[in-house]
Amino acid sequence: MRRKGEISRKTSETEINLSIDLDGDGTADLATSIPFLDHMLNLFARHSGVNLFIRGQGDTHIDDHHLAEDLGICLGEAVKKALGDKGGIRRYGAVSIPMDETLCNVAVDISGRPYLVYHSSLKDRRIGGFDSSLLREFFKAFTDHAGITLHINVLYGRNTHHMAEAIFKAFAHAFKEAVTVERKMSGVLSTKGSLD
Ligand SMILES: [Mn+2]
Repeated sequence: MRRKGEISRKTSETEINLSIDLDGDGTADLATSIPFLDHMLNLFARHSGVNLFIRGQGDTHIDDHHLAEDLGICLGEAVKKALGDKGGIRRYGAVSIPMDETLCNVAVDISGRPYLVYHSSLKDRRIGGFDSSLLREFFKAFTDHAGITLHINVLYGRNTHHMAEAIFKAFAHAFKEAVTVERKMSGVLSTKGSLD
């Protein structure tokens, strides 16, 4: 059974339609109306092997805050739906990914408990038209709604675009590892018997 999740969410600030297939081939069809996030989420889909479809719009005439946060909420909700009872998943994923002069470590625990640790001193506040401080808001909203523990540590780096790419690529590979189904394991990897 392919693990899919779909979310349609409309508020006075944003409107988002998002679907994810955890057992895809890394295909993405993205129009979040935040071009830099399209680029980052395209990297996430490609490197994690999920299929991702997003249509998003919002009050970006103010700034990208509401839309970036709500995209995190919707990705989190869709991942939680797609994971279902989390049967047989590896639960943990941890990688160290270089991007030229940058090195980023990401560790994931699909614990059912939301928690974000985010250590990344991005040099520039702006990456093109995007406010780089919103990456933390995106991941906070994602972890809160996916029920996932996520540690992002950019150890060092110089170029802010490289650092953002390293974060999303490392997140993708750690996520891919954590959602991989171990055929020989029944139930969930928890002595509690559940990951909710
Ligand atoms: Mn790039």
